[in-house]
Amino acid sequence: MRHFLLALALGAATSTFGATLFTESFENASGLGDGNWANAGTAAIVANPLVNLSNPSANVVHFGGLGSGGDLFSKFISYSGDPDFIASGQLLLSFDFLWTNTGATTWAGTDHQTSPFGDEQWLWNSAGGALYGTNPPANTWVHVAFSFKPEDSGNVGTIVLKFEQNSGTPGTSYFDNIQLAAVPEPSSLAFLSLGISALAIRLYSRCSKSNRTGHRKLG
Ligand SMILES: [Ca+2]
Repeated sequence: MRHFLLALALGAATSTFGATLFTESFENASGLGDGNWANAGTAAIVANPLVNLSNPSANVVHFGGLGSGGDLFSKFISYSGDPDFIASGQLLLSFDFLWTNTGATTWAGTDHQTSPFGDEQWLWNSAGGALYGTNPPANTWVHVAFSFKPEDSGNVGTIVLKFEQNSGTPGTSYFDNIQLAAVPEPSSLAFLSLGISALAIRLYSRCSKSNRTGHRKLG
């Protein structure tokens, strides 16, 4: 029963992250031509150089060039019609990141743009300094996740995600498991969590009482 309650809670919690708007694992045999990406630059799918529990998948993406030559542009991703986004005004971007070059001038990151590509906002980069920047450890997969309000003065309701390595030795940064989702409206999320907790407590209490009074069936 405890396992059932845990599964129930986890299942419900998973569904509260909002609608998935974009996802890419780089496992598809058609690679960067699967329709998710508009311009791959020197980005290429390679074998995962560090297969472990943090990222056990087979394939990832890295860059053979730097800066604009290494840009990986997604297709246009529409979010304005999503009910969760309409309620919260926020998007959640997450991905796994690995880098093998810790030089001070080396950095890789992601931003998003609206069309026509004149309005660029850096969201995260490995050297820090961006809106959600940080300095991740080297030679280990790091899971990055943050919510943000899309800057939207161009093609309203649609963004392009961009990943790149700007400096250092080309090919020393890797991205994988990219996902963009809408963030649920906070009050509805809290209400739903409260409801799940109340249900779990109620069922657990009923189960425990049944066990104490010896009514549990054997076998
Ligand atoms: Ca992968």
